[in-house]
Amino acid sequence: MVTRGFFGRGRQDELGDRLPPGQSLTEGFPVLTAGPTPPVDVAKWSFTLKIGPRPVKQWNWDEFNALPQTRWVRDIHCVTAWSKLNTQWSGVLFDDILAEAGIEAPTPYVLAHSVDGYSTNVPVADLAVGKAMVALTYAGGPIPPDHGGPVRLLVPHLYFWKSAKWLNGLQFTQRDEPGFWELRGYHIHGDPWKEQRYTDD
Ligand SMILES: Nc1nc2c(c(=O)[nH]1)N[C@H]1C(S)=C(S)[C@@H](COP(=O)(O)O)O[C@H]1N2
Ligand SMILES: [Mo]
Repeated sequence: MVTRGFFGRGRQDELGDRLPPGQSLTEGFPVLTAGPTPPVDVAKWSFTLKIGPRPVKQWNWDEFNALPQTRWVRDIHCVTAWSKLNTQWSGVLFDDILAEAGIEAPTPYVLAHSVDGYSTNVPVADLAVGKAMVALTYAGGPIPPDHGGPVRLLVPHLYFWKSAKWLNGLQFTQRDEPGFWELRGYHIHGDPWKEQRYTDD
């Protein structure tokens, strides 16, 4: 449900610095996926960190859950024009994944990969220093399968298509390589505050 205009004028002004241009608030949590929700068996799931084609570190479900966890409350913004305030997540910061792997970012770009074949590109500058996490819980419980459970990327300051669901790896790339939606007309960067929705925005 989109609740544009539901809040009084004062409240809208107060929200001004939370709601990017062209967005409306929703209380619900719409599901947006290119295909069906893929089954993810945590007994078979693993997370792989790669530099180009080369795997540098892999964690299974238990190992990944043993990494340091961070709790976040963040606003999220979908390119289909809904925003949702104060969503609660916990997971492993991008910074902590690199620290646990014992590496520093070797290239300026990352491609996130998912079990459904989805991918999305995000610059290291939009992941590092507390900007992104690999989320393991939503609203205090497991992430619902439709929302990317058991594991999704969360890059809350970019449009939500950058937050890849059913994540199974991050790959450092030399160049900013367009992912699934970036190859299909969506903006290469996707900053909601600059309304970077489509390729030429
Ligand atoms: N693996 C995967 N991740 C994905 C998608 C997808 O199709 N597959 N859709 C993206 C898009 S376009 C959006 S808007 C958000 C939607 O997340 P939600 O369904 O939890 O709202 O997930 C993103 N992550
Ligand atoms: Mo989307």
